[in-house]
Amino acid sequence: MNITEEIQKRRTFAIISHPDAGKTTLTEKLLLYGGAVQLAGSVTARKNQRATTSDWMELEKKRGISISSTVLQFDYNGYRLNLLDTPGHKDFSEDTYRVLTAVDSVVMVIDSAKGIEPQTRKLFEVCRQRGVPIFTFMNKCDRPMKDPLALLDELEHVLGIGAFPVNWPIGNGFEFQGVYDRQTKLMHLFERTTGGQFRAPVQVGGLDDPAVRGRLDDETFRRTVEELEMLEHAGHDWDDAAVLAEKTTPVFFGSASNNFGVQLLLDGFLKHAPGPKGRNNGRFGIPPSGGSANGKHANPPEGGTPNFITPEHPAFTGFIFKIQANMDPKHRDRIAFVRVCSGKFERDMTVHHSRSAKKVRLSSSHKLFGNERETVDEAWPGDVIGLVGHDSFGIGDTLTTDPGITYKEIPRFTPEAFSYLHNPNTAKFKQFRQGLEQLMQEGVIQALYLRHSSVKTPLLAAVGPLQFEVVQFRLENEYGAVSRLESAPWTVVRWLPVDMKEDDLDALSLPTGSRVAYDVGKNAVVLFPNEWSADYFTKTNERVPLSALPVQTARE
Ligand SMILES: Nc1nc2c(ncn2[C@@H]2O[C@H](COP(=O)(O)OP(=O)(O)OP(=O)(O)O)[C@@H](O)[C@H]2O)c(=O)[nH]1
Ligand SMILES: [Mg+2]
Repeated sequence: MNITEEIQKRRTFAIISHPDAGKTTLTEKLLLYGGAVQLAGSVTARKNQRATTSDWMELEKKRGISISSTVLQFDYNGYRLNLLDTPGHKDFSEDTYRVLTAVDSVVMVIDSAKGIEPQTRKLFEVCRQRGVPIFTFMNKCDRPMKDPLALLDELEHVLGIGAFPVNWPIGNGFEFQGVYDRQTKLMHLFERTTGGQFRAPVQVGGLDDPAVRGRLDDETFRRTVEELEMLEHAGHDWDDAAVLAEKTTPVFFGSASNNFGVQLLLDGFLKHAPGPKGRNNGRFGIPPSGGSANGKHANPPEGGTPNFITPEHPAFTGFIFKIQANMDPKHRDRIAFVRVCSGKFERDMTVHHSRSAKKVRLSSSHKLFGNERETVDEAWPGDVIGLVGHDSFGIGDTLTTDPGITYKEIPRFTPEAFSYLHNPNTAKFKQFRQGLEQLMQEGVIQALYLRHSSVKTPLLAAVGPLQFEVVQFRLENEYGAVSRLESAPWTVVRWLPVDMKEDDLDALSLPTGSRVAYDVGKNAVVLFPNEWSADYFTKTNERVPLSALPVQTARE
């Protein structure tokens, strides 16, 4: 196969939503229907039951929530899928947002009883900004759900996106029996299986097929027919271009835990989802891909390397969007997750590493399936691969055979939670330090160092407090280091200008309770107890502009 055929085969997508809508359950069922697992696991697995493939972390199983995104690569129906399950909780949204830089489309899961929840709305906005097409799965139709027409209305009015129902629920709650496929005009009526471990038996037939019709009571049938007629008159038409331009979202109804509508989602999604797309070359200060910037800089500024890198571009390029250590207790190593953007990846190839500006040989490359891995010899645009054994790799780094290409895709977040982390057991100092450093490299948390302080206790900064719990759990579980949290009195951090000298820092007029500190890149920050005091600082130090994120400099 040539590069174009390889690219056309790939579908790289994330499952996103507010917590608990059923992303991990749906992911597991896509694996079941995609033939990647024979028996579906459950997020609520008890002893002797199989857990889901994507919630493989100890803490995820314990809590029944997703904490870290997971990559699952598998083949189905002539496609190579790179599926990424993401955590919904806002404290982990940094991880989820990074994943959104690595995918070409998303499946947005909605709990049909709840409609559009706040975190879904935020993630939707990010997809919009990045130009990522959105497919919608209305989940949990087996529970008393909102009126399906009202759900479509919410998509249009709350999110401002046109909704095209690809299929339609038949019955609701306990009476939910299946879906009507508006493309083929066929009803798919399912049977529930215990625990939803296996594919649900399905009976398929037209509205006038007596065998299928006979399974529905008159009221459900009448209502379904009436709603379908309304859709025909009022709804949008299917329009691939509108989906790709994020003007319309195709909507599928179903129940992930019961396996209703999963096959139709998988097949419908694959038929219409876009393949790998190109990315802006950030080397010349061009903003990240997506939105209006996407593809607008197609001409090389000074000959040679173009500003927009298409997947067919001959040079191999990719960027690291995630790092995770200790995925496999047998190996105890760290994996850098790379999204291949252009060209062909070959194991043992030598590439340019943007951060160190050095040449590195990529000899340990893997395809990933949850916490399982397998050596991979080649990969193509759209693929996510795991690279092992490069301590110098960091999130956001570009790997390329053409040093003229650098991607700047990874968003940064301003921490809002601060806490000291004590090591009560001095004998475990080494493990504590080593574990903390690793977790910082993964981007789970950041460390700050107070200016003029003799205290050696690390001050941690995170987007949300659940990240501290993850740090504590993983330090103990993976490094054998017990730790103790102590809350710190700040809630706001702002970066100072990069050119500030020590004398300038001394001259600052700091509001009560504020402190100057440094981030790992030695950039100076101010910690404030609240927004009010940050505003006060701005008024009293007019010549010192603050920034919510570090300004990228050579010091980083
Ligand atoms: N009734 C019903 N429950 C479901 C369905 N799908 C998922 N659930 C349940 O909803 C709960 C949350 O499911 P998860 O798959 O963990 O949700 P998630 O979106 O991955 O959650 P986070 O990753 O923590 O954001 C679990 O108890 C599931 O069993 C469904 O179709 N019907
Ligand atoms: Mg989950």
